[in-house]
Order: sequence, then C-alpha cells, then structure tokens
Amino acid sequence: MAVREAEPVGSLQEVKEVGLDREDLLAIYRHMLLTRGIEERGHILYKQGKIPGSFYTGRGNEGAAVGVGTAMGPNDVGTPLHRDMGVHVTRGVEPWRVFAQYMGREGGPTGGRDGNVHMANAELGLHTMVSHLPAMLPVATGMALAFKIRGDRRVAVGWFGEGSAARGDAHESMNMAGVRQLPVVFVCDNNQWAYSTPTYLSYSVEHIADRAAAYGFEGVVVDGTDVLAVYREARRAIEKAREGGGPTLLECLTLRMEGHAVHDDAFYVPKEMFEQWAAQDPVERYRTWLHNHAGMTDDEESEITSAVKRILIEALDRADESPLPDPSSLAGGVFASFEDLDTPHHK
Ligand SMILES: Cc1ncc(C[n+]2csc(CCOP(=O)(O)OP(=O)(O)O)c2C)c(N)n1
Ligand SMILES: [Mg+2]
Repeated sequence: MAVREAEPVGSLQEVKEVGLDREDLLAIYRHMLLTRGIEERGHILYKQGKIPGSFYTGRGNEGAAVGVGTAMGPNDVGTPLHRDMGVHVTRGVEPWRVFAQYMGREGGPTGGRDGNVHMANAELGLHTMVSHLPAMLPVATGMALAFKIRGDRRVAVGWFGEGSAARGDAHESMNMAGVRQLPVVFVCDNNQWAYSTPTYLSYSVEHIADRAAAYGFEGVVVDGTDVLAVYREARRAIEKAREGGGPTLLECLTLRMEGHAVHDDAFYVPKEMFEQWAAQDPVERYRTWLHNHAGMTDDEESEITSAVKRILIEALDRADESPLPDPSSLAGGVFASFEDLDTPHHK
C-alpha cells in the first residue's frame, strides 16, 4: 500500500463539502494568528529575561496544529507537543495561562510546577506532554484502547516529530494500534530537523507515513503549510477512526522556521531552505486564500488582527500579575483524587 499524498485545498466549495462554514474559516485564521502571536511574544519575554529556561516555538507549524485541532471532536483527546501551540489555542486554552506557565507563575496550567510547553488542560481533552519523546504515543494509544473497550465513539490523537519517530515507543504504539484497530490518529509533525539532525539521518524511507503500511493502516502525507488540507485529512482520519476504521498515520510536512528553541540560532539549517519555506508561510498563505476564495474583507481582517492584539496585551499583563507559587504548595497536585478526575474526559 503506497502512501497517499494529499491534494491542496482549492475552492470554497471544497471547504464547504468538508463541513466548514465561513465563520469556521475566520476562526481558523484567528487561531493561527493567536498561535503565532503567543510565540512571538514569548520570544520577546525570553529576551527580556522573564522566562526561566527557554521558549519553544512552532513557527511554520501553525497550519498543521490548528488544522488537526479544528478537526477533533469535542470529546476527543490529544497529546500535543512543543510545536503544537495551535492545538491548545484551538481547543480554548487562554493565552494568559500559556505566558504564566512559561514565567513559572501560579496562573499557569501546572501552577508554576513545570516549565515551558509541558502543560495541557485535561478538561479540554488535552494531556500534558512529558519531555521524553515520543513517550506520549503510548499514552494516546492507551486512551484509544480504553475507548474501544468501553465502546465510546471517541478518538485519540497522538503527536510526534520525525526525529523521535526512530524510537521504540513510536513503533510499539503503532503496531499495537494496528493490531487492535484502535481509534487513534498518529500525527507526525515532520519539520525536517530534530534539533540539528536532518531527515536523511533520521529515516531511510521516503516518507515517515510509508511506515503505516507495515502496521496495517493508512499513511497520508499532507503539506503542513496548507491548514485546510491538513483539516480535511485530519477530519477524514478522525472520523474513520470513530467509525471503527482503525488508525491513520498523518504526516504533516513543514519546515521548523526557527531554532530548536529560542536559545538556538539554527546556524546548521541552510539559508536557502528557510527562504524557500518562507515563501509558503502557513499564516500568510491562508490569509491570501481567505481574501481570494472566501471574500475576507480588509475590515474583517483588521478586526481579527486587532482583537488578537488586544487579547495578547491583556494576556501578558494578566500573566505578569500572577504571583510565583507559594513554596508550601509544592507537594499539591501531585496525586489526583477522584474529584480531580471528574471531568468529561476521564469518564
Ligand atoms: C528520549 C528523548 N531523547 C532526547 C530528547 C531531547 N530532545 C528534545 S526535542 C528533540 C528533537 C526531537 O526532534 P523531532 O522528533 O523531529 O521533533 P521536533 O523538535 O523537530 O519537533 C530532542 C533530541 C528527548 N526529549 N527525549
Ligand atoms: Mg523534527
């Protein structure tokens, strides 16, 4: 079974056929701008010395993250990683909480206990990543196994990078998901670099999605800079899983447009590569599409842009007002009680 390479999305009609109306289209744009805005401001906070550690950005991955996040159903679950701020934003995480998290403040989702993008809101169906990669794939697979055993019509989405695809837990998860035909979608953010390691040193097949055939399910490669194509493919894979059709491996091809994190200037990435991929910047590409195909007016655009700016300014202030955690609360939240787990996503 050869991997399928997804076509780009062209017309408004095609988009309507996959279930998005004009309001959805504008919401996608807002989510992409918010994602980029959070990451650009995070970079500034880092330079101001307000962030301990580093700041991870997914510049270039906004379309891939928002596309998949938009395709998930309200009761679906996911394990987004450090390039997937767009997933948190799409599912409704408030930007001020992201800044508070990075600044180590009480208002962050981990209450200042963990740093950077090691955060998620379980009530929104997102489960916090641990640093070890791709250790969340077995978690996503396990959630899908639970859904199947209980007969829930829910789907788990697990993210991984092309570099971490080389590790055993990626293989074990996909093998088990294939054997048990679990309702899980594996999303590979293939941004062509794993820190300084290029793809030719990470895998020897043409596409990571080629591997899906060996696990007995479908592999699809999609241009990760085309948010609508990502949405269409993710939606198809998620609904197929929901209907009992088993897993899909969806590979979103992008370029990591910045360093591994903001402390890394990516000197090892050829300049021409950045120039080539900058020409298909996902946010700009979608903005142009909205003007050309969905009749987005300049007024609508500036309304969205200023609303996003306002949200970000308020978010920075609110995060800055959030105190550092009280050291006496250190051991709190380590063990979950039954009440803590009383969310729609733990039932
Ligand atoms: C098991 C493990 N080894 C090493 C690391 C350190 N590390 C963090 S991100 C990263 C690169 C991962 O590359 P890739 O999977 O392509 O994801 P990307 O960062 O490019 O999104 C490495 C080596 C880790 N987090 N986990
Ligand atoms: Mg990578």
